[in-house]
Amino acid sequence: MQRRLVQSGLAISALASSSVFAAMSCADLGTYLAAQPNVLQVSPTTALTTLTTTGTSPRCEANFVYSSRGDTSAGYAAGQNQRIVLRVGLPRNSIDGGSGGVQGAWNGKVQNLGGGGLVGAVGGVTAATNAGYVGSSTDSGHTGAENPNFAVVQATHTLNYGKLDDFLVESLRQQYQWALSLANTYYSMAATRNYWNGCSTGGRQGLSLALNFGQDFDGFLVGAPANYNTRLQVMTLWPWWVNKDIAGNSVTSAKFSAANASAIAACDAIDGVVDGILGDPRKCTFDANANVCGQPGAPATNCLTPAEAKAVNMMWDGARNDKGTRIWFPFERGANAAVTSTAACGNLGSQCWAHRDTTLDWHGLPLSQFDDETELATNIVAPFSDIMSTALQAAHERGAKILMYHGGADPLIPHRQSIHFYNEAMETFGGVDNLTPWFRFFVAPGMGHCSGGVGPQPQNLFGVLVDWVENGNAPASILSTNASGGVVTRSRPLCPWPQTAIYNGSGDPNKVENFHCGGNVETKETECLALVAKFQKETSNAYDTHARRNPATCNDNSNVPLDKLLGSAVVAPQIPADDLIQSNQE
Ligand SMILES: [Ca+2]
Repeated sequence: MQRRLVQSGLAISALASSSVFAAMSCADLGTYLAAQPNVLQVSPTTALTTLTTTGTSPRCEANFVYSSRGDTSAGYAAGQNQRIVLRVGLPRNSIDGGSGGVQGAWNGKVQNLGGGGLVGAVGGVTAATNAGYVGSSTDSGHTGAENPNFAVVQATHTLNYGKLDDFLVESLRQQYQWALSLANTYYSMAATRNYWNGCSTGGRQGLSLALNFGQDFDGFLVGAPANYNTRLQVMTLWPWWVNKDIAGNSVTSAKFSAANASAIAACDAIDGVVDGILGDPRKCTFDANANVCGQPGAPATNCLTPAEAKAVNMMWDGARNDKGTRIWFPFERGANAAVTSTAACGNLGSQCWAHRDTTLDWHGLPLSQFDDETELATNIVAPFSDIMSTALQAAHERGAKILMYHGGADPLIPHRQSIHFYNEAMETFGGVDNLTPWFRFFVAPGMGHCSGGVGPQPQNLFGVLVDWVENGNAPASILSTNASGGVVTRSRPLCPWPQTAIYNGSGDPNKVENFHCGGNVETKETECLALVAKFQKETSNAYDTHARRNPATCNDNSNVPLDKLLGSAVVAPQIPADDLIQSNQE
């Protein structure tokens, strides 16, 4: 769920009325903006609109502040006003000299772009405008200098609900509504399509929009979403915390990297192809004790002490509470996650937010307190910041398509989160066959965070989404490639979950045509890995059992087969309505 303490501002008056106007110049759009309520200049010297006619990115660009509320009554600090910076880039209309599109240089469509981390600055929009789209971006309601403390009112030790709501929901609503509205005003023509394109925080933003305003979109490209934000940020502390308390901070990045390389080497062949990539890293159980100095096969440099090996195994295993129950998903073997930290507030402010104290330093806390810290954060912050729900009916009923992707070696956001979200959506909508017509998920093995890493990189993801939305071409697979010097050295299909790329058994394993999508990567073991502590009760040994997994079927002595374990979720919708509602609220 995503609770909102702050009521939304007024609807944008221009949305309904602008279509009666004729198209206007970029300069006149600035005059129009100046007359709109709640609109301010970013600075006295920053024009509301700027027309660029030369260079590689000609466009009309609007930069402005939206501010409709403030002060403690609206959840902000005393005297503080809402301040959402918005940027909307518009390919030149015919009045301003644009041509080649449906009106001027415009293709008639809007592409809203996501941010990263805690955001804090508007992003460039020329990638969208150069492709003919109206492009939009927001700073999410605060500056970079305010990161990560914008979410805390230090004077009263409360969360800054106004700034949090702007960050999590309201800035996004203003972003896409202003993009649609200004397009309508500038071209005197309504947009024919409205898209989201974001990764990481931008992926979380996409899911937030799909849940809250899904009826206003045609398609969402959602990369490596940070939707379970609180557990994610706290979990990111786990490797650091373990390193500190188990190994005296002696696991260097180089040692951890060497251990990950050993794990990849040991598990490479599980997917049928020895290529330096783990097709499904969840199936790798490599033990870091094999890298203890002196062990046969241990690396000559960057081998581990026994304490370091214990720490590395705990990092790969993931955060557990004092009772041994897994709290959240770990970074995979092969993902070189960070193992040292200097951020006193935690990751992206996680612990300062939870304690509502910007002076907190988590480094002195013992590992035995990890579960308490997670529980505090999920109780205090997660109700506002975390997207747990898969109630995507509004997007589905609109006919929108969701294309989600995640790198299998992501070192910042574990891809098991997205597997978890997609499997939960399967349950909500009664099985994978009800989901794939409009919501598909692709794991990119060996890829890092949003891009990068040794694995082949997904190609033309936004184009694949657009083709799906506009031409009905649902992606049966997505091309991914590695290249060197502009020459493709390896190509592979990415496959819709829970399928995987299967080598045909002959031909060059570096060529996509020698693979096919098929099978089901989910096994009883991977399903049981997804069993985690109950949300907001991370210190107890209760499991989150509203989903498909029954703890009793996951113990070592159980011989319950996978189909029994999965129950009805993949096969057929047999979920009682009461359970469904409950799962959507959690
Ligand atoms: Ca492999």
